Amino acid sequence: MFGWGGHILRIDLSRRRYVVQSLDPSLAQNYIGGRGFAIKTLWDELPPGIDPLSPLNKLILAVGPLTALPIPNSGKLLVAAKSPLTGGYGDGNIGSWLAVHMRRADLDMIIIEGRAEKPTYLYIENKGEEFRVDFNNADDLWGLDSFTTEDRLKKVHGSDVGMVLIGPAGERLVRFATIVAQKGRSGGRPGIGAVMGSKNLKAVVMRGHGDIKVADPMLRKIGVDAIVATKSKPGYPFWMRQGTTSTVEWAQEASVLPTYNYSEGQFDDYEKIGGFSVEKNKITTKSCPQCVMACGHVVKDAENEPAELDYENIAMLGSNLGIGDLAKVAHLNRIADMMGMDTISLGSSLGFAMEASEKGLLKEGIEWGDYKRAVDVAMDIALQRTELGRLLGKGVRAASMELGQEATEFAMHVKGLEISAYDCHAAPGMALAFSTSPIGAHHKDAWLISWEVQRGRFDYTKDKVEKLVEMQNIRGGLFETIVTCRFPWVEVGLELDWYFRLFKAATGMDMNMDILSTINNRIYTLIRAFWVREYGHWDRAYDTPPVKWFKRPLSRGPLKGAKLDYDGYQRMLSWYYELRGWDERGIPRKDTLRRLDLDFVISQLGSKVNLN
Ligand code: PTT
Repeated sequence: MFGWGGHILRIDLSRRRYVVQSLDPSLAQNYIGGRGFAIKTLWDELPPGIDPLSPLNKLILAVGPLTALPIPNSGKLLVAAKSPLTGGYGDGNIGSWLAVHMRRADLDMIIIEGRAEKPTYLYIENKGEEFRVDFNNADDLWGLDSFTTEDRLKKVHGSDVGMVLIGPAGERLVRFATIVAQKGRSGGRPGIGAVMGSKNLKAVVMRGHGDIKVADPMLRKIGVDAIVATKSKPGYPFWMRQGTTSTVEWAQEASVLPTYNYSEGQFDDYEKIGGFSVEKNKITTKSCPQCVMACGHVVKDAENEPAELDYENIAMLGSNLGIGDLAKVAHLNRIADMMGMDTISLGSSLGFAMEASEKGLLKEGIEWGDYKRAVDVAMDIALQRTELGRLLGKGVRAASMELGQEATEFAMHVKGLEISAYDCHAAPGMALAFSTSPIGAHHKDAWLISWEVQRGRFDYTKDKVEKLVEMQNIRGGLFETIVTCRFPWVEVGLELDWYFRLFKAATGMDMNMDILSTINNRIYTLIRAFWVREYGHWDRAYDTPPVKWFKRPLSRGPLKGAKLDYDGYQRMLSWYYELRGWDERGIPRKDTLRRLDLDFVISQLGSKVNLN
């Protein structure tokens, strides 16, 4: 079988044992890799209803058939588990040399089970098909920030290894702790870092040996041509100057820049934190392995230390908190990277706390724009050292429920995952994208907003829903399963056909939009079944955005007065369910499950809810 390594490494931390298993070819064919492998494994192997922080949860590290090949931006890794933040399926796509080493060693997936008795880190190496896994003592790493941990591990193992690790937030089970790589890559927004922490696992370090086998030796030529094509796109030079950070100016213009906990769509000081300011202050860029479009723009922070910025980080730690100073925003970003916390959820939690303080709901509050206090509270969360830090470390959904009904009205999340940096008062399509994303309110599965702003933002029309499904099929079905970065396609317009050609050259198998839609429908439907199974019920309220966007209109700017229309939104949601073959509650229909070869879901799901 070309394109896949053909092996799964299963590691049991409780028993300090491991086993190498063969990859079932039908898994490769029907689920491709990455997210597909992750959800099939979690569905098959997790006992329903488990506590995500118990040893029964499984941490999945998965690559795909295009990962690490000599093609544009291929050094990516899918990390997944049952999420302690949402209680449903959670994943993230992180750039890491670990992905490259897994491919060299012919590993498609690492499944980590159980819980180590004491802080541990894993060292993995292969010699052909022989694997060695060391369970190393991590007592002296526990408590260290992610940057220092990486330095220490490289000192021991050399710098030619791949690794993923957690910071203090993951150790302390902050529900939005992430997995960190390369001092600034951060993945697994729904608390995958906390799952790693709950297993007493500080890091996974790997050195893989071998070549990646592909079906057609022409792959290298096609890959190089794709790199040349990427670099020749008209948008490429500007991208290299500002990366995603130019989105600040675009979002301001479009009135979708999250401001004051998503109350407004414009921020007076946007220029100070925008793409041009980043470009002017940039000292270097950082990227994932095998990348030709570096997206991490590094500036000096308020403490004169380097910090890596992207659009989401700037908006969530800047405008959303009323902080209009790039160096200060960068410092908050650096804290998140070192502590191993998601910047989006951190920004949303701080924004939530600022609004709760304004309303007098917190004893020890925090004012809008108060940078010093924001730094303290960010550390309180990471180290779980104060009452407020412990409250916010649960995520805004849980925190708002503790504060009472009034607070739930400004808790900005969907299914418990804090929302990426787009205000949706005047973007119903994007609101639907957030609400139907398979992990909660993340933009990665459908960044509909730029298309929507051009298309006409105030409509609640079926074509928006169709476009959303098309985008989800491409992003979720292709990039999260072949496991490469989507930026060449989405940011500079590298045609999808390149990926279909590369897929054929790697695996010998055909790929096109029809195949992709079927595979993504299968994966989306299985993920939805997982959520329903884990919640034990389902309701369309879970697929509905926060009430603030329906109830409290924008109070200023060119779109003053704009808010979402509830009936219009629900109409779009029904069309969405129809297109996916799910019923009016958002639960997959039996005939859909059969059509997608998901018959094995029916009896388990049927024992939780009535299936139509
Ligand atoms: C992603 C999410 C994003 S999405 C951003 S900025 W973005 C935030 N970055 C964080 C950060 O940095 N530090 C931190 N402590 N927390 C952060 N949280 C936020 O995490 C990321 C890039 C980006 S940067 C994006 S859009 C693209 N995402 C891809 C994706 O999802 N799939 C895919 N096939 N390709 C992608 N390419 C791009 O990769 P999550 P990364 Mg990330 C400092 O992981 O969980 O998906 O969260 O992994 O290696 O940092 O790459 O404007």
